[in-house]
This record gives sequence, structure tokens and C-alpha cells, in this order.
Amino acid sequence: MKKRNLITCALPYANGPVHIGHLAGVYVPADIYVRYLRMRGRETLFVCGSDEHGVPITMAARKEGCSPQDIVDKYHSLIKKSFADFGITFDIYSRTSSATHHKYAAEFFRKLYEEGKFIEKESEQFYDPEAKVFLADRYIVGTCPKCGNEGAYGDQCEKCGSTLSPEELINPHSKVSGAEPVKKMTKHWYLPLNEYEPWLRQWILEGHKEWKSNVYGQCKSWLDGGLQPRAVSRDLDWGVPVPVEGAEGKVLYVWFDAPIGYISNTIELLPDSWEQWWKSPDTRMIHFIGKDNIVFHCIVFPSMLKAYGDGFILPDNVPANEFLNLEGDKISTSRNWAVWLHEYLQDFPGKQDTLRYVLTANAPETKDNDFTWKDFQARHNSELLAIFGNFVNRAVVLTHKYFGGCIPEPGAFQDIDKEALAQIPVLKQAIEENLETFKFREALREAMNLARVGNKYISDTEPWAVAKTDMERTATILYTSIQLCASLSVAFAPFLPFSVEKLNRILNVQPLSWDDFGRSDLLPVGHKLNQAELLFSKIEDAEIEKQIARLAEIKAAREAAEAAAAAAAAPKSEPAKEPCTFEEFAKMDIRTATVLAAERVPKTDKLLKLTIDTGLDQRVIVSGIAQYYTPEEMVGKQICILANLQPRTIRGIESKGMILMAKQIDGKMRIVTPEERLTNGATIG
Ligand code: B3M
Ligand code: ZN
Repeated sequence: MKKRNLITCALPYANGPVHIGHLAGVYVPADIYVRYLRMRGRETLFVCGSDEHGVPITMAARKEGCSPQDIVDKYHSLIKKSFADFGITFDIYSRTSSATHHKYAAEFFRKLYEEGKFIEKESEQFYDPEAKVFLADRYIVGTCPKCGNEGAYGDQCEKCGSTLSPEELINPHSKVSGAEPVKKMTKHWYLPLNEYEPWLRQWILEGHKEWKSNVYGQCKSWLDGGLQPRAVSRDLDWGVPVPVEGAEGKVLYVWFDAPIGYISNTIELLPDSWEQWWKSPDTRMIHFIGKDNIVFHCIVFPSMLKAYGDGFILPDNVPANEFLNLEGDKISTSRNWAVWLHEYLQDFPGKQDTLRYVLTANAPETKDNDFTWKDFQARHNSELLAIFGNFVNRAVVLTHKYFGGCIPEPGAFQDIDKEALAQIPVLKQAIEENLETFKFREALREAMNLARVGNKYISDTEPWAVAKTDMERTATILYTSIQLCASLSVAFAPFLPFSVEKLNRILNVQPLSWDDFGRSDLLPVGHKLNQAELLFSKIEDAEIEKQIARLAEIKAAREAAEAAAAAAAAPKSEPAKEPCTFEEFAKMDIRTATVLAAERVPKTDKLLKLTIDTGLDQRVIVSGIAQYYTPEEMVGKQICILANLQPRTIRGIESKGMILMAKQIDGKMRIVTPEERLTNGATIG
């Protein structure tokens, strides 16, 4: 086994607060893993920080009407605090705007540049001729060609979800000045990923078949699709300046500098010994990320490290998660569809573990999953409280009641006692196996199973009833129960740090070690417990209803805004036609007529054959109205026709004239009919 564990979490963009999706996908699983490693005494470093560059930051600054620096300052502190509040135990949480990062990221680039690892290329990019800036795809807005949304971005329409390119937008304009973007030549540096492809295939597809199937599968499809050189610089005024001559106005592409943040944050924490972590074959590096970051962590960053050489290690594993939805809808910062961590804590103070528990029990490990407030309440009340909390409370309260809070000397163990205690090492092993393979939901389920064992044991043995007649038996039962409580304190420690701290206070112990977990004599006879306190308090319906109502309000407001925008944007009618002269109009012989007979034209969906009385004659018109009228509906109707249209043969039937139809903008068509029945052949004009 490798000596050290370097654990990284995706650096969240400091463009907004963090929400439950972040926690579920990345930070809680990573923290569980790190707590577990530390409990096992394995040397571990847990590194994270804010990602403070790139278009997400400059966009947020525009939206909030302040500078990018203001944005990152505001959200960096908010995010950092949220993580601390939820017990995420980073060794360092720094930021990519730090001087250390700027210096190191620039050095990293310069070495690759000097060693000729990049290719330089000129290409045409979109440019705002008024604001005189190059435009990232997100900075170009226009009408979506697929759904007509007028606020679609140059890379994506958030309304219909289509992936777009700026060229596809109708009426594209710059978000900066409103001007129509033009194309302009610009020079950038590219990492030729194609050159790393054979090596990546070998390293991932042959060497890492153990990676999660979603991760392996995505890598395989990228590699099978063929890799292209990837730009590592951008024309932007916010970021790490490209540190070479002739690169004014250019910064490192955010996806080039952000992963280097893992290294520079380590340097900031351990300026003298960081290389032990990053350049030693004895370090195991694990990246915790969400699925949208897989290509960057499995393909791009490893290629950067490989290009750099100098002993840099590569990730051993990248346990990426899928996405968490909220009440059936995609979580989205811009659509305000999220549960923000800082707001959660205002509404549920002290209930960090409930969220950690629910997000782990329902983690999107293998597929996207849904967070619902009802499930949140149910898991809290009927699992954490009714099983874990209830068991501990009964065991501790009864030990106080019958033995003054001191662990009693047990008598002879019966089968039921031995069976319960025998479950401890079995479940410990199951928890361990799952944690070692990043199956956190399963691991948590096994920990809860241990609480189930305890809760069932105390219900089955009924010490409160036995105490009326047999104190020795009562002592054995409570001794056994308290040992189970002590085991729970270890089992849940990686998952529920706040509750375990409380439990340890109740049990009057220092944190118990993982190595001792499995034993049935963790606490000695005579050990004095502290007073019982409730591990969990009930979550009432009213609290949940408030959350559901809040989301309903947000949804209703959004839908109303979308409907209003769609109505404002929707064309009301067809565009006007070219003017025509009176003479042109007067040439048309428009008259009233009555339908005498109607039938479908065989083997067509749209055509009706109508026999009509025009006042001049009886004739046949073939008309494409079968989608709107049945033959039965048409018979007897008075209609208007263009009587002197040149005859045409349609499906072998000579059609003489055309019915006047009104077509709405939504495509719906109706016949035009006189206000009251007229004689056939009345001329219209
Ligand atoms: N900030 C993307 C994200 O938050 C990006 C991760 C960087 S990790 C090096 O999804
Ligand atoms: Zn669209």
C-alpha cells in the first residue's frame, strides 16, 4: 500500500454560494473518505480552494454590477465558511487568485512553453468591435434556432438544453456592448492532446479498468473520438497573465490554471515539503469531482503533468459522481433552483449531519439522483432519529436509571447478546470494504445496519421489563447495548462528525480508534457515562412545508417570467407582404360557394376532395384541410373561394380554384366564412 494519500476536491467557482449538489457530488464523499483514512492512521492531505478565474467569474461580476475581484472575495469567504460549517476538513482551502498560485501557474506554463510542449496557432475568434474585446461563447447571446428563446448563449440554450455554437444563433449580439460580433484573428497556445493519446489509452484504458464505469466510459469515448490540440490561453483580462513575450491581453485558460491550483495550494500549505506529496511514487492521488469535470481530470490535467515530467504523479483514481437534482428539476444557480448551504443552516441550525446523511444515503454515485424534502424528513425522522438516536438514548437513559450511569459488570452472555455483538466485526468489514472502493452510500447503509442491530436488540431484550426481576440480566443487556453504542461512535465517525462528537460526550470518551472497532469491550466496566442528550430532534411537517412552499414560489415566479418573456418575444402574426396594386387585387375572382359533397382523397393525410356550388357552376376543389376538418364537417358549409385560379391536377383530380383559409401564427387553420349565409357566387372584393 502506498504511504501517503493526496485527496483533492474540485475547486468550486467562486461565482456563487455552494449548494446541496456540490456537497452530495464531491465534498461530502471526499470528506468521508478523508476522515476514514485519518482514522486508520494513514498519512493524508486534503486539498481544495476556490476557482477564481475564467468566464464564470467575469459573468457573475457583470450580473452583479461589480468587479471580478469583488465577486471572488465575496463568494470565496462564503464558500469557505459553508464548508467549515458542514465539517469538511480540508487541510487547506485557498484560492487561485493567491500570489502563490499566480506565480506557480505561470512557472508551470513557462516551462512547458520553453520546452516546446505547446503549439502556437492563429485562428479566428468572435470579437466585439465596439467594446474591443474577444468574446467567449457565453458572452454571445441571440435567439435559439431550436426553440426561439431569445436569451440563448453561444454555447448553450438554457431553455431547451441544446448545445449551440455562436454561429447557430439567430441575431447574435455581444453581451458586453450589444454589438454584432465579428471574427478576428488571434494567437493562442495549444496543448497537443493528440500526441498524448496513445499514452492515455494505455494508462487509462489498460491500466485503470478499476475506475468507476461512468468515469472509464467517458474517458473511453473521448479517446475513441480522437483528441485534438486544446487551447490553454484566452483573450481575457481576468486570470493568470500568459507569462511570455507578445501575450498582452491574454491569460491562461481557466481549465489550465485551476488544476494547477491543487499543486499551488499544497505549496502554500507546505512550502518545503510539497514535493513529497506531488512527486513521490509513494503518494496515492485521488480526485473527487462531478461528472462534468471528468475529461479535465482524466485527460487534460494528466497530460499537463506528463508533459511537465519531473516526477509528477498521476491520479490513482477519480471517483466522479453524477448529478443531484432537486425535486425533479436540474439544480441551477442561474435559475435559483437550489438549496444553498448557508440558507439551509439558517433554517435547520445544528442539523449539518442530517444533510450529510441524506446526501450520502441518496448520493448520485452511479446515476443522477433526486433530493426531495419529504425524503429528507423521512430519513431524518425514521432513520437517524428513530433508529440511531432512539437506540443510544434508551441504552444511556436506562444505564443511568439502573446503574447510576456506570457500565455494569455483565453476567453470562446469552445467544441473543452474542449474536448482536458478533455483528460488529461483520459490519465493520462491510463498511471498510465499501469505503475503500468509494461506495459511500453502501458504507453508510452498513453503519445504519449496526444501529438497527442495536435498536432491535434493546427492543427484543426489554431491559426495562427485565429490571423488575433480574438485575444481573439487566446488567448484561445494558453492558452489551453500551458496547454497541461505542461501536456506532466509530462506525458513524466518517459520516456524521457532529453527532459522533455528541455521542462521545454522552459516552464520556475521546474519539475511539478504527483499529479497536470490532471489539465488544470498547468501554470498560465501571466507566461512567455523562447524562443523555438527544442526538436528533424531530423535523416537523411545518418545517418541510415551508421549504416546499419556498421552492413552489421560486418555480411559479420563474414560470411567470418565462411565460411573459415568451409572450413578449412571440411573433403575433406573419410578417407583412410586399404591397400590391389595386389592379393586381382586382384580378382575383373571389366568391362565396357551398360545399355539396366532401370525401378524403385516398392514400393522403391532408387532402379533401370537395364538390362545391359556386353560383356559376358546380366544380371540384382539392384542398389540404383534412387535418382541420372532417368531410362530414365540411358538407353544407358556406365558404369563400378564389374562383379564377388556374386549374391544377392533384392526385389525378382536377382542382378548380382554392378555398380561403385563415392561418394563425401557431399554424392552426380555419375556413373563412361569411357572417350570414349569402347566395352562392356573391363576389368578394
Ligand atoms: N471550477 C468547475 C466546476 O466548479 C471547476 C472545477 C475546477 S477543478 C480543478 O465545476
Ligand atoms: Zn433553445
